[in-house]
Amino acid sequence: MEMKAAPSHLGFHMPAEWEPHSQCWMGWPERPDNWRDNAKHAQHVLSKVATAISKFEPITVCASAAQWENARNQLPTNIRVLEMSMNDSWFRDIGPTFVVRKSEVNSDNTEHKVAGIDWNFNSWGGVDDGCYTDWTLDLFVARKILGNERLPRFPHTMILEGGSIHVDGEGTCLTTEECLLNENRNPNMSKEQIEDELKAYLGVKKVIWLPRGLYGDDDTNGHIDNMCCFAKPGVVLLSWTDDETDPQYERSMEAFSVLSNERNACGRKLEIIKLHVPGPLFMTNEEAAGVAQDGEAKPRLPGTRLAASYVNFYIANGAIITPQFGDQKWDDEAVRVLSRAFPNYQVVRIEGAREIVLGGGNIHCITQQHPAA
Ligand code: KQY
Repeated sequence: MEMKAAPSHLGFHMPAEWEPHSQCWMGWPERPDNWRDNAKHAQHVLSKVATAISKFEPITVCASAAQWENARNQLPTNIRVLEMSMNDSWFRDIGPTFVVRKSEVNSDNTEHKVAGIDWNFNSWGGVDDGCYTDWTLDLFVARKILGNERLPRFPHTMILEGGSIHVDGEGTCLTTEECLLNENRNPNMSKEQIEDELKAYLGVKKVIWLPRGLYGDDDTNGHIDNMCCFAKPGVVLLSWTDDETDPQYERSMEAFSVLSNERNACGRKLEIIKLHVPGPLFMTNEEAAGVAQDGEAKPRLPGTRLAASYVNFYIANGAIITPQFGDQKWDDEAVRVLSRAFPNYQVVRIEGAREIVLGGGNIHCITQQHPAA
């Protein structure tokens, strides 16, 4: 069902990620020009992520026709595997942004309590600046998921990826200027116009803009989901480094200063929890050599700083699914910080998350929560 009005006009809003989920959606990585060694390592780690999440909530993994059998064989039987075409597997960005509402009597005369926003998508920057040049299959993923679930769909012409926004469920959205105001997304829209659309579609009252995302997050032009997220209303986790020689330092300090002077939509002053980045980590010669560089995707070069951050975790029902990079000091510190920030959750370590970061994102980027009604 295609909806004409904006979600908030029909009483919908995007819930916080910690609100209950009915399931989680993921895509199966495949393309050899983004995932090294024909995606075999990425598939292995994605299976670990999906298996971990499946202990806390139902999960559906979508795989292409060519990969369905492989995905089915690698994933436990409690995970549903659906056939779906896609250009790549970043369901945070190509899946729907789900919205919910409470009211029993709805102004549109339907009883739907869950719906989805189908944003426009241009491969994180279009033909000249994006990650690959053909994203025609990605454009249908949100619509297919919503159709499959018989949920109303709110299409939008604005280019926006789910990894570029976080909400606190109290009317606040967190995002970055580096991404949303990038001329490779919506060059004809002003900051005010973009903010108005976020308010109308996400049902938020206030947008907090950080200037930039994580250093090295060039694939997404600084998605918020690698830089900063809410742990609860009024509390944020911020990617951090104490190393003044690291280019990340300036970005973290700049964000810290913005957040220190902000309040959320309900007037709460923000508590900022620092979450130190790993490494720095760089792509090795062997890793770059494993990527088919003759495809239509952006080349992967040895020595590139990886956009690795512990902020890119997924909040499942009762668990924090956390990337681990083989950097023992900062891996352990991240688990300690997250365990304190989420005292009622089990923090689950996913070793080998480096394989996802080699493709340009992490656990949050490959997952999409489907809220419970
Ligand atoms: O950060 C994300 N939400 C997605 C990363 C996409 C990278 C594409 N190569």
